[in-house]
Order: sequence, then structure tokens, then C-alpha cells
Amino acid sequence: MSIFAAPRPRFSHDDAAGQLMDTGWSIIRGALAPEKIERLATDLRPIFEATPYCTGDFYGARTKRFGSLLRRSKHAATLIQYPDIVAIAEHVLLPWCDTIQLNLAQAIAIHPGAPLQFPHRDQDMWEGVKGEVEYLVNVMWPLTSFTEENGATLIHSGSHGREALADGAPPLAFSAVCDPGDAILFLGSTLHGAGANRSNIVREAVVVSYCLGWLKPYENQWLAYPPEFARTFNPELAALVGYRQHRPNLGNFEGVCPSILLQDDIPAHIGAIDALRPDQRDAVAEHRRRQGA
Ligand SMILES: O=C(O)CCC(=O)C(=O)O
Ligand SMILES: [Fe+2]
Repeated sequence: MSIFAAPRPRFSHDDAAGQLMDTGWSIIRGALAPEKIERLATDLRPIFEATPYCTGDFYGARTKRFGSLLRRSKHAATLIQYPDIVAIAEHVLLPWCDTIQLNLAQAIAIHPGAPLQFPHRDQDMWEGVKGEVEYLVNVMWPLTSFTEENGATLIHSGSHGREALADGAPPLAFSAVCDPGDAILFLGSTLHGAGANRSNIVREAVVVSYCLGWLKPYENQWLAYPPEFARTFNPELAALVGYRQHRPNLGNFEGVCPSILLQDDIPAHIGAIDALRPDQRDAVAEHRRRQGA
């Protein structure tokens, strides 16, 4: 199938969000200058070298992956906190949560000889109801050019949302041919997978994904970025990696927002504080009132 619209000189995040909801994917051309991506790629190169190949037919034995990208390169935050993309992820996900969170930030190398990856929907890592809720927004940032030969991500346009429940053959896939600086967005409900690498060069990318704030994220962010390290983050980034409660009371530390762990003086004993949604606060207040307390 496929072929994209010509690159647009400017991008409107409303258009990108609209296309993402309509087709299950959207590509932002030239989101970042290629030099910025090259700085990140330079930091990641020795880590790709040192990382063993993956094991298992899903990841693929001719691929390499590693996470903890905010510890690997100071340039990773630029991708993770790209304002328009965070806004798009919020647009897609906030109907079902209070706040979004980082699901993963992972580097992926697809080496020559890697076969086509199993086409999948990333939402299937969670066993909740499908077809009504969007769980995830994925963003692939190519570090090397993505071509049909070297394993560009294959995306099945229109396979998202309720289509994820449809019987029968899914729509055909197109190859997300892109360059460093472009951002490929697709939903957790969109069928996709890495293409086969039939070239003699390694295809490299960083994938950043955002999910509903109350889910267990793919990457354990609190272990990837323990408080000593997360203290170096700006407050929004710390919140995105989990130093924020999700109402009601989820992800708390000693009954309060876990961002307390990022401050200098952490009290030895802490009194728990309700963190309820307004509807829950009202219901609890009504109960109290009826009790005459
Ligand atoms: O590397 C790619 O193009 C896609 C990888 C992927 O979808 C995954 O590992 O979940
Ligand atoms: Fe995937």
C-alpha cells in the first residue's frame, strides 16, 4: 500500500492528532534537526556495541534493545518531552486517565538478516477491554534512515480502534520510510512490526511510548531512574517517569506523592494524605455529612 503525503513545511499538532485517530498513525516530518538526533545516536553507539543480541522470537535474535535512555544520554529528554508529541499523547489518552506516563524509552537496532517481526498491537501487553480504550501512543524516532530494505517499521493503516476486534485479514501494511528527525506516531491499537532487514546496514531507532497513567508500564521507570537520579530531572520529566500519584492514591510513597523522594529532607514518618478524584472526594464528603461528622 502506502506512500505518504508530501512533507509539510510546518506541522500542526491538531492535524497530526487527527490523522493518528483517523488512520492509527501519523508521521511528523522534520520534527527535530538531524544533528540533534545524531548527538543522541553518538551517545548510544557504544551501548549498542556492548549490548548482546535479544533472545526470543518476538524481539528477534538479529536485533538489539536497551532501555533507561535518560541515563544513557542527556539528549534523550528532548525526544521524550517533545511538547507537541506529549500534547498529542495527552489528547489521545486523557479521556481514560488523569495523567499520562512514560511507558518506555528504548533503543532498537535491527541487524542485517533480521526477519519480519511478528505483526502485533502493543496494547496487547495489557489484558483490559479492547476496541473502546486507547492505552498507548508510540513514537519511533529513526536514528538511521528507515528504508523498505533495512526494516522500516511496517504499519497497518486503519487497523486501530474497533478494527483491532475485527475478524479477517487486516489492512495491508506500508513501510514507514523516514529519516532521522522524523517522528512516526502510532496507537497502541495499531497493528505494526519491524520490517525484515534485507540490506547490509543496521537500522537503528529510539522508540518512546506514553501510556495511561494507571497502567503498569512496560519499563520499570522507578528502577531505571531511582530517586537519586530522578532528582536531576525537571519536575515534568520526573512526573512522566512516575514521581507523581495518579488519583486515587496510585503510585504513592507512604501515602503521599512519590515526588517527596526527590526532595532533600524526607521525613522519617509521613502521614498519608487522600489524593482522590473530584467525584470520589464528593462521595466521601457526602458520606461524612450523612454521618453528621
Ligand atoms: O523496531 C520497530 O520497527 C518496531 C518494534 C516493535 O514494534 C516492538 O518491538 O514492539
Ligand atoms: Fe511494537
